[in-house]
Amino acid sequence: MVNSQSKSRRVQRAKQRDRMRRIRLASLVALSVVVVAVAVMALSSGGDGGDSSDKIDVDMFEFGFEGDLTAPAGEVRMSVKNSGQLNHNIGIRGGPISPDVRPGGQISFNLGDLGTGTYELYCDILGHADAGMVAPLVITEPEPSPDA
Ligand SMILES: [Cu+2]
Repeated sequence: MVNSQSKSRRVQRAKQRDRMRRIRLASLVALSVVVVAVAVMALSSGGDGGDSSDKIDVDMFEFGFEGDLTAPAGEVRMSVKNSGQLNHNIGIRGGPISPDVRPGGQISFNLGDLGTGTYELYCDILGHADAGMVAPLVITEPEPSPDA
């Protein structure tokens, strides 16, 4: 009787040890799943770097705009530099207009979501558009998505 009791206790202890081993293994597996998931997320967000190439670099001066004024349809962001001697800004006729940029200054400006077509960029400061601060912005077909 005593013998069988201690035996069953030993069996129980062995079972418990086995259970602990299984839990430790399971948490190790769970941990490596998390590590892999984080690595995949880091990689895929790194692939997002293509966004920064959507940025159009524009140079403003008296009186005009210079830059490769073309972008694929979608969100169009600009890096706008003022190389002139006066304040300037940039915007789309009937659309958003940037804040004034001081001589030597630089800003990032988001024109928003633009569809395919040709838009007119202009400087909104009195007389500047008439003096030549206008330029066409050409929005081309959207770029095919990477998984297409
Ligand atoms: Cu201007």
